[in-house]
Amino acid sequence: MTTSSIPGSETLTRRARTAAEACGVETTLMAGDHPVHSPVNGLPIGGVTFSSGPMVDDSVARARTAFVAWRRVPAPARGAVIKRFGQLLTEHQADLGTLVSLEAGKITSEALGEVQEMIDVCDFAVGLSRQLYGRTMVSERPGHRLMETWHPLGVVGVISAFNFPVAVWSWNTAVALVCGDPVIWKPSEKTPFTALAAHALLRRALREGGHPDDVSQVVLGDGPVGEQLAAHPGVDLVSATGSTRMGRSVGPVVAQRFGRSLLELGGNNAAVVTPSADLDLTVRGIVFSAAGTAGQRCTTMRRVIAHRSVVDELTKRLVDVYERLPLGDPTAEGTLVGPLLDASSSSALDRALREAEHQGGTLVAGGGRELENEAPDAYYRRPALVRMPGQTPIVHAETFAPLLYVIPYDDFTEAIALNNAVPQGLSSSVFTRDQAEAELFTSAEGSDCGIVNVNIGTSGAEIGGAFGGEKETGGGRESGSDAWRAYMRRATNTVNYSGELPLAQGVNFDV
Ligand code: UN1
Repeated sequence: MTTSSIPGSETLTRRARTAAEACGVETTLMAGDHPVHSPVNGLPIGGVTFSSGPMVDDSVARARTAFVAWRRVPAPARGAVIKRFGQLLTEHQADLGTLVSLEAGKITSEALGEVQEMIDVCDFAVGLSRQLYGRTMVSERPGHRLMETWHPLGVVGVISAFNFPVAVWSWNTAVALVCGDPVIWKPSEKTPFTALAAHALLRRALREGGHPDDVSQVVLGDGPVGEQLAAHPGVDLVSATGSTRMGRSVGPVVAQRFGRSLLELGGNNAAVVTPSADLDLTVRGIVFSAAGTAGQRCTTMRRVIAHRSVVDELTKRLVDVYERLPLGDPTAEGTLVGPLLDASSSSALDRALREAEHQGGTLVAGGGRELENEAPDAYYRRPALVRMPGQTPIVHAETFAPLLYVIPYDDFTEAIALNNAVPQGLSSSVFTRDQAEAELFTSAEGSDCGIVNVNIGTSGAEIGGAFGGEKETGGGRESGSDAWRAYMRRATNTVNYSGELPLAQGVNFDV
């Protein structure tokens, strides 16, 4: 099933302008010389001006000045700004959602869901603003108190990707601001209007609270701007989301200057489907994670490792759903699969499909391009399902497109080993009604990923948990739980109220 009409450029440009203006973006900012394309029809909807090197340096200098003021604001008062930001996001959920759809190509429900994720993390951060707890430890010396305090860290640089153009920034920013850190954001060059709109709302919340504008800044550009932030000694923490390739260039540059980095890189997420799995639920869980967002989440399911006794039946059911997935204009009601970002995403899918066939795979559903006549510059691809004889080299690579490999297994230990055999370690799931299997999969001997789910797909995590993964995924954790600690520095304090000077470890040093 395919929706046939794709909106024209004028319509999309007008929608983008109206939505951005409603959030407080000045239209002059949308008429720069670097064109911004909508994946919906592949044509420009405006343009932006990239920040120059000196502009980025100036942003860092202003953020450092803002830090001196912001770190003195009590955390609950910083939380009040985020509370207001959350209200503004709620008011403008539809506007921001429209921009997410137009720039990232997400279907309306997922675009609104992304903004909901922002609102949720604001709620979380407001609560956190009264819970930046440190521990008190017992001292080994009489009349001494040992404790730790958490202080604001400094300037945080956020580099985000096109596929979650605003939510990932908000996980970082809501938490960083509450922790007392100003943020400089380099959004993806593919989604700058969504970024400017979200940023305008946060600026409004800061201004209403009487706080300096420079607590939140945006710099626009591509690779070199990100590299400048990574190399800048004035940026204390660089939180970067994107490909493993990007992480390999950013990580060492930050480490070289002893900066902190928080990396959220590639995923190659699998579901293990066992003989006892509820297949109806499993199929729904797989399809959302594999074909949702047109396969362009870092948590997208890219591998199904199914027991040999269920693999044929499962594949048959998946083929049936894949063939009738409503594909088309992401802003039209009923669409479930929108476009790929651009031509290069589409060729990456072609390359992977060719490789998979060379390595013994069989394409069993989808893979074709649709709506080419209606929108020759857009890339609508029917999600592809490929049966593989095993986990060949192409299955070890992340292809950022809707391509799901199905691989058989014979025993559960082998399934866990296959799950863990890839270089990435973001998300994983097991579909089973056998409690021992579920426990084993979530145990130390189970999945080696940062996210390990039972009877639910690999994508769509809630903000309350810490988000991130191991190995080539980069090791960082963002959003909920105690991820806030990455945005603060810990000081250990020993306070002596004894009037004596006993030394630790019983050392004598009488003078
Ligand atoms: C990403 O794709 O970079 O768990 C983030 C999920 C979303 C976040 C994905 N909450 O799929």
